Amino acid sequence: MATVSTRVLGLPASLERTATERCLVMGVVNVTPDSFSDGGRWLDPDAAVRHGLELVADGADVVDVGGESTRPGAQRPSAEEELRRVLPVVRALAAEGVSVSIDTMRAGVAEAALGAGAVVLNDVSGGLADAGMADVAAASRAPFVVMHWRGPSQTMNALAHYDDVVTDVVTELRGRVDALVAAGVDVEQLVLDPGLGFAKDADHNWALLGRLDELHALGRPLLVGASRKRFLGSLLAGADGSPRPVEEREAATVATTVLAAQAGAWCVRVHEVRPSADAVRVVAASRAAAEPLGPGGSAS
Ligand code: PMM
Repeated sequence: MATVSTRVLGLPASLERTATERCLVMGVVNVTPDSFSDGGRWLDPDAAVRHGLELVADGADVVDVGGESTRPGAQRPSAEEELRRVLPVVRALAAEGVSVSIDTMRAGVAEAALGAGAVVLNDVSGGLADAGMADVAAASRAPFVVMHWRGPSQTMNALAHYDDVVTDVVTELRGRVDALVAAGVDVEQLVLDPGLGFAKDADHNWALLGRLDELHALGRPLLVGASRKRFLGSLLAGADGSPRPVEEREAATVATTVLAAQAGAWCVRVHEVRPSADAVRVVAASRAAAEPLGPGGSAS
């Protein structure tokens, strides 16, 4: 496996330390009426903040707050509505000392969320949906999660065509890295994400998950978001062919956390934090024990 630096510019020091020891866990709070896994549950800001704090108590290192559903076919909220959803939640969680990530494709929302205390930018479009995102990222010097994306939710399923999905995703992500660096973003701010489920069918997702080490050729830490996604529901479909319901995909999600952490992922993004927080610790202990012992009997 390629050794990849875990250094991410702008990351709070405690997380930087943790990232040298194990895979980080990002918990999800979708402040939306329509996300596929938790839509409507945390639309009320107080409920969203309570849930974010629960995720931290469960072991989340970062809490990702989003105000726009990216499920296939979802309609976009206005920028004003997105701000109205996320800002109070970001502000309240940051005030509690939580490391907050803002999940948005809009530069204006990203900038406002950073102003409200967010410390990580997470853009599922990797800066493609809003040309202003690169400037906001560059000015902030904050960690910037750049996901592989080919187009908006309304059309992404029609864009799921690849020669070799892993090679193509690596090439396209490299293009994003080059463009963002040319726009003034420091390469050390970047965390890269294969974008499971975004313009990918189940086979594409399995290939990306199974060949994650090839994405390490990009030389940047990787974030993997497999939690509760449709390809897990399809894998576990019942005898009648109906997908396993979203709330019954947890064990499969933890299995993806183990695969990602074992492959050296920097962070996993999950809805149910506790099982994945346990899993990344198991993987870290096992990986540390598997390191060759030095001459004095200690791990080198
Ligand atoms: N997936 C979703 C939303 N945001 N961000 C990153 N970086 N990676 C992902 O895979 C990702 C994401 C969709 O899941 P959700 O609707 O449950 O949040």
